[in-house]
Amino acid sequence: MKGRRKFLGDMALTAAAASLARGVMAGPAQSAVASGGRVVSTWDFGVGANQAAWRKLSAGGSALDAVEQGARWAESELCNPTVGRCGNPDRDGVLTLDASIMDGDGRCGAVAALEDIDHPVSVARRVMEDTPHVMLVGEGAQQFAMAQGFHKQRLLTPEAEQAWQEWRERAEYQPRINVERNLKPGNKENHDTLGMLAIDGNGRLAGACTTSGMAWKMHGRVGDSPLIGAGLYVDNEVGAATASGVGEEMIRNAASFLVVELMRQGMTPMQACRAAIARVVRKRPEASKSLQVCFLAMSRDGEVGAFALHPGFVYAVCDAGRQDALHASDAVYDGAAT
Ligand code: SD4
Repeated sequence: MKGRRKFLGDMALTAAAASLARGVMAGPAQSAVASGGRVVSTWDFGVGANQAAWRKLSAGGSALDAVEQGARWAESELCNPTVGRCGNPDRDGVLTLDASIMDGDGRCGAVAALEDIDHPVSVARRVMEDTPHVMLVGEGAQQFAMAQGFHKQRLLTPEAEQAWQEWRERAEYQPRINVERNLKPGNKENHDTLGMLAIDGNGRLAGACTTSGMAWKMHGRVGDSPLIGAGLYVDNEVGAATASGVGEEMIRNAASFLVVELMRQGMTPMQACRAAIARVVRKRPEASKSLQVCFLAMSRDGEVGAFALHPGFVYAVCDAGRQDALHASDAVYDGAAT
């Protein structure tokens, strides 16, 4: 595990040193589609997730297969206290996972508060493909997963359990802004979700979102990530958007849907993310000073944009030209006015 962490750390640093840049660096859109597609993801671990997705896209695979593959990478390969099997638990010490997947034709599936099942994104895809529903939660989601061949297993790591024990000494729920990244459980921040958007060589879009949600949340709390329109929204006619940060703000604003609708009205992905962040601020000006919200969007022709409430949000972009590009988003409380 240590080796894996070191690899991830090195990879992120190399990517950061190579290409960390302000704003949007996506190249001409048509060429992205013509050269096999493009995939973008939230946070520095998005670099590894993108590479997993890119293996599908570059082999001519669909955007849907690519985002599932990328999200699976984050759920298992990465020992991250905010996604998948290494996630931090809720305030009762229970690890619950949320995930969603959507394609540009409006097909979507999601699971929330799923316990003891690895790869929630794949369960979400089965909900989409094998049920008449969009979302399954809790015990029902677990039963469905097992009926589909997923195995029940204990996912809570000893490190996450120890972090929870330490947290219980003060037992304060106080999401912090992502001022510092540290891949160890019990770290300084308690959120980070993988949100991934892809466009394939046929110009089809898809997205996926996977998370263990806010660490130390109330048992039963569901964030934005599995809610279509809040943590993820995809429409082949326009583009796609995903979110990371304190999910309650995304839910209040139907935020990913909002970003896509703003693009439909003519905004670029960057302008739409910025306008959606402005909406978050307008709705709760005081609260927005002390919590993080981040949006990432891609238009139907592959243009990429991002914006956040606070500095520190980075996103990864991968296409035929670059596999490890990492960019820093602009932010409201960063001197960039809304
Ligand atoms: C949630 N949005 O459950 C997720 C957490 C997250 O970056 O994104 N953190 O609210």
